[in-house]
Amino acid sequence: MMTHSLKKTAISMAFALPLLPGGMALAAQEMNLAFTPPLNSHYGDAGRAFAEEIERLSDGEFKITLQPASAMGGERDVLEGLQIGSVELTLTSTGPIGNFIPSIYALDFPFLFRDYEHAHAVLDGEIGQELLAEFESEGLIGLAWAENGFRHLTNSLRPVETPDDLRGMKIRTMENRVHLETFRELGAAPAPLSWTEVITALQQGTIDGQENPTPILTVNSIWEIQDHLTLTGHVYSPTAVVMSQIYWDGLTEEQQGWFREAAQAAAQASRESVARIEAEGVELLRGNGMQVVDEIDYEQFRNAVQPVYDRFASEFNGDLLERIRNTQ
Ligand code: EAX
Repeated sequence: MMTHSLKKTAISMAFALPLLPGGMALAAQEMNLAFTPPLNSHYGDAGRAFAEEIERLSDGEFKITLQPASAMGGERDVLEGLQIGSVELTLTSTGPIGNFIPSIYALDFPFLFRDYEHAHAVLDGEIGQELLAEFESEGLIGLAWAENGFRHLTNSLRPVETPDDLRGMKIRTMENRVHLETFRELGAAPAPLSWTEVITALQQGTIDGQENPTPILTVNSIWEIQDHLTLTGHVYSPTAVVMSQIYWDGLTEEQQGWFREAAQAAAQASRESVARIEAEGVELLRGNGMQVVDEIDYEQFRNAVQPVYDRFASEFNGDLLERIRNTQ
């Protein structure tokens, strides 16, 4: 097994030699970019934009292979893969990231972000950059904040209009302590599961419902296994563009600049894709037979989750929550 430092040296040597003796071009450096949604999704759009931009900027020196639909495992597995160098790049929700970098949990608090403008102002601003910089402490390089969207609730039992309607409902959440506590406080029976297990669990009825942004619901034809949709918008879900530090350290400064630029292109593409899909998404879900609760009693839901703030704010950087709220 190649040691970490030997791997780093081998990689930096590989990058530094664009041409072989006699001038023959060195083969492009291939890298995998892994993500859980399918290729025809907002993540696929982000991945394509990343691949095209890095190939353009590097004049073909780097070639990105997209690994969609959990081809390389669930989000937490892939992040661990980045840490050991078995995967180079990923697009991941913040679902499992808080387990690696606790301050990222600040982004997972319910009803914290007012709308997309607010979320973009926070993530494109000082706070977003501070949080990306924290990835390095875990052998990961946070390159940019792309987008998954505001998360909504689906289930196969009954319309959910109030927290009471959630009582005892088995709801899948991401592997995320703040999300788990949020649904516990809402009265549901939350179950943390990797996305790789969700569709089967819904089909087998081991869980009654799940929550995800509209683009994830439509690309997975969720109406085939879920009858009810409630537009809760209970959490804003960013998508982080992350690179393995092992590969990052093997790049020259110029090459690192290319990866940062390509990540920005991915972020922009994902936001445009989410906006496009959301324009017709709810009507598509309704048109395929889902019963939709368009509006919830916001105050009732917000008050029901207040204990999550009371319990976790001090543990997960409460000041950050205040700074996020105060961001215009
Ligand atoms: O990142 O696990 C989830 O529900 C995520 O939204 C999905 O994997 C996309």
